[in-house]
Amino acid sequence: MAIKEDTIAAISTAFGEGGIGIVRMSGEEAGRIFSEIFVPASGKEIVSRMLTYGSIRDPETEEVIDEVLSVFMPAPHTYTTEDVVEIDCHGSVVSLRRILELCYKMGARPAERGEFTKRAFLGGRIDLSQAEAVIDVIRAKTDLGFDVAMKQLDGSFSEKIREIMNEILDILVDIAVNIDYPDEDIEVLVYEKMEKALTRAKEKVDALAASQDTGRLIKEGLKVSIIGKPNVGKSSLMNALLGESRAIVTSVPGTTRDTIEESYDLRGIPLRITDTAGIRDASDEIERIGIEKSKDSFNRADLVIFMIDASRDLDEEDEEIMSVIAGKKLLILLNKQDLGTVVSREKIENRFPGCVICETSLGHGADAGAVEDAVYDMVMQGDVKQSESLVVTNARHADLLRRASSQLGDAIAMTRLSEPLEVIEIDIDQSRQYLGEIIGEEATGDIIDEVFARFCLGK
Ligand SMILES: Nc1nc2c(ncn2[C@@H]2O[C@H](COP(=O)(O)OP(=O)(O)OP(=O)(O)O)[C@@H](O)[C@H]2O)c(=O)[nH]1
Ligand SMILES: [Mg+2]
Repeated sequence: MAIKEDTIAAISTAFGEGGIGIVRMSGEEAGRIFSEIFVPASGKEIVSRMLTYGSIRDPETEEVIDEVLSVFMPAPHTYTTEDVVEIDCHGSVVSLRRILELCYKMGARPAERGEFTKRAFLGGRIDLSQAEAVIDVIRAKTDLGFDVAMKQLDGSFSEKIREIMNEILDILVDIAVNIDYPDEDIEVLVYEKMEKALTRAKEKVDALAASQDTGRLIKEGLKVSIIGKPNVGKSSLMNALLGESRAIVTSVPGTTRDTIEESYDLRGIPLRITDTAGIRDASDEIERIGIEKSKDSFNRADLVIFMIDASRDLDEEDEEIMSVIAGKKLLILLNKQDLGTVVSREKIENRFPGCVICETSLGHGADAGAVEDAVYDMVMQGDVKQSESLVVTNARHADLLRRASSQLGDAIAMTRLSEPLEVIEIDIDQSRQYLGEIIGEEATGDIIDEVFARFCLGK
């Protein structure tokens, strides 16, 4: 795959007002264009990799566009591996646009989405999974999401994939030797050794694939649905978690008519919390539609917070909800403790053995610390925390890992039956190719284009 020779330019900072903004160019012509449009302040000169103060001027009209700090970075030790220029101008949309247009006029062309990073990949500086990590780093909304993306960016994840690929390669080499120099005496041994090696490789692939549940959670957030009959304090909980009056709270049952969804960062875990309309047998049409949405949210939730008004006896409405929530990851809140406890913790424990239960008073202005602790512990359950562990956050990677695992599974089954090595070899080789696609070694142009199309402009 050849590196595109044309020089690309884009605004690399976010749109809108800012203290500074950056226009970036990459390619063979970047240096030439830069020397034509950048005028160092008197007494200054352009030194590679050093910021220089000066101005950007249109050489044709001699119009000065902006006062800037700029840097020229020669290939190959740059972000893209090509010559790169960065111009730090005032963060005005006008300045940025004019400088960019001047770069175009002087011979650069607009960069495509993710094209700077794509060039870093095509230039061999980073592999495909590292390039994909760049978007995750940029988009990370929580500390945890950021840390996991950084692990992928620094190559730890790719290293793990390469390690497994090498193990598989060793098996393929053994097979090739045995096909070329068959030795009937050792054939039994070959199959035994192969089965062990394949099983080891498959276990590693499976462990990575299994981490996708955690990965999805870190990246997309955990869907939490707050459910219960009307007036138990669902909206009060929502507000306490968010620390603001997001949902209307009144003493009138049926206050929340529509589901309300908000994102919320719980100590690094992104949550998508939904406050729902209290579930009851409603006659009002609007409320009925709201209740349907409540049920829908409940069905899609990763974690359900079921609230009970503990100051009053359980009634039919509670019972009805309780009859459908088993099987969900469940946190039960016995709310309104301040009004006295009629529904005891024991009673609920007996109904839902092993379930996490919290006693809360979420009346006006209360804090939801205990609920946060409980949710955090339930989500973490020990396994996400270890920052050593590599987590798969990318659906493309997870899919390829599953395919590789299935090929290895087939190969193991055939090995047990002592099928001809030539046949088993095909599956093993295919599994290696799937792993290679993750880091871009076996990826086709289409896959690569698709990966970079998800980027933002200027990256
Ligand atoms: N005393 C006391 N009052 C509470 C507590 N939690 C909520 N409330 C009150 O209970 C009433 C109902 O609270 P909401 O949060 O609106 O209840 P909800 O479950 O969202 O109700 P719907 O939207 O109607 O389904 C309000 O008057 C709250 O102030 C609590 O722990 N103790
Ligand atoms: Mg409500």
